[in-house]
Amino acid sequence: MNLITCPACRTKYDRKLLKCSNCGEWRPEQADDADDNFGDSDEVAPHAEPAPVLRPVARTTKHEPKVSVEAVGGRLPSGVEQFKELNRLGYQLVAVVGLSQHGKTDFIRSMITAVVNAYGGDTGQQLEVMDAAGMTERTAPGTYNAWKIQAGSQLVAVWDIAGEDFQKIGNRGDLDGDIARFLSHVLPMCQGVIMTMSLYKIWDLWNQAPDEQPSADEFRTGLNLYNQNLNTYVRFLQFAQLLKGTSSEIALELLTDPAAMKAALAKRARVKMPIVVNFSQADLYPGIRTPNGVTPPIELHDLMVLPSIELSPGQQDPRALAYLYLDPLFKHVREHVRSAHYVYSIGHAGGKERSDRYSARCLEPFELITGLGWPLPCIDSFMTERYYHSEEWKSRVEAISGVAP
Ligand SMILES: Nc1nc2c(ncn2[C@@H]2O[C@H](COP(=O)(O)OP(=O)(O)OP(=O)(O)O)[C@@H](O)[C@H]2O)c(=O)[nH]1
Ligand SMILES: [Mg+2]
Repeated sequence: MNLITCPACRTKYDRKLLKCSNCGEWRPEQADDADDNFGDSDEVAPHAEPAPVLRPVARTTKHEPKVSVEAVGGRLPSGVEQFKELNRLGYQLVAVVGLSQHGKTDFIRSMITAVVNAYGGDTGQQLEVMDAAGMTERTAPGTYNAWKIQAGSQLVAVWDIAGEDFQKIGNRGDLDGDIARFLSHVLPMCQGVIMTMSLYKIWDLWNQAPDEQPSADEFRTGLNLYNQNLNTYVRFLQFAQLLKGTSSEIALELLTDPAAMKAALAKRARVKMPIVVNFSQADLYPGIRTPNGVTPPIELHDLMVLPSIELSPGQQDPRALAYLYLDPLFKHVREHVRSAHYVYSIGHAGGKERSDRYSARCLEPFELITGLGWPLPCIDSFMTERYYHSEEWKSRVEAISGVAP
């Protein structure tokens, strides 16, 4: 075993650990050798401690980038060539996807503003995606928004497609034409994905005003739509996984055949790029109820159904919330994604006036995926299956459901 000495307590510990096994001091930066491929392997490091929650590490003083931003965008076919070229030039590509009106474009605008605020620089007029009334324009189907970001020597390009195009991945056989070609070519080049989902929107069926309660028929239709919406995110991840090692034609074909897809996925490595599950528009969550009648995860087998609860983002761990109430998305991510992070974010809230807007937690997904400002590999990558059996995890789940797994 390759050991290093902890600068704080002088204990010797495996250099592959992020923190000293004795006192928890972060491993010093210079302990990172060039030949250390830790983090590149599909295997989880055998000695890695499960990371309980993401704890921001002090940013390195090495990175003090000045940020500049340039808006680019256009129709999907031109995006294929553009992103191939940006990839060739060394840009890290970051995808922001999700259902229509779930706040993707606003999230990106707040994310880039947060990057500029944290690292200095100027966005100029590059973030304007608003109509004359000051409202965020819907991203038109068949088009994409993108921003080239230079942060010091680091080059990042963030792209954003219309929710209506993303939705096509949910309907078997609907993913064709420009959006299929775009995703087939651009996804495999991506550094990471921010999957944006507004719980306020996706759970609207359970949050109707008392005088607008759905009839039994309406509820059934709504439930089908909900399951389909949730499944769209799963299918997006399945598609991303299939694209690695298969031609896009075969990946598209597999997408229309559930049995063949399942067999193909079983042979594939997990999705390697980090996936951020971004619960957007979180200012609207307090008081929103989760679905009722939800079957509990297998570890909670004593329960027949989970109680419906009110959301309170400040007190509920987003990963534990997904575990309880967003199966099968959670299960799919756990089984098929190597490194996933769950976060609540606010793109903006309030009126049309800029002064009424505020945003929150938009920087973290960017830093996690690009590694900007982080002295060590993203610690969430080291979340192992063992974490789900830890006391920390149990207490997080218990805080939401009242039942320990
Ligand atoms: N309250 C609140 N509203 C938000 C937030 N983010 C976005 N919105 C509003 O939600 C609506 C949809 O936001 P967009 O960013 O355009 O959503 P989108 O996912 O890009 O939508 P498409 O382009 O149609 O796919 C807009 O009216 C936004 O102003 C948020 O964090 N909080
Ligand atoms: Mg948009």
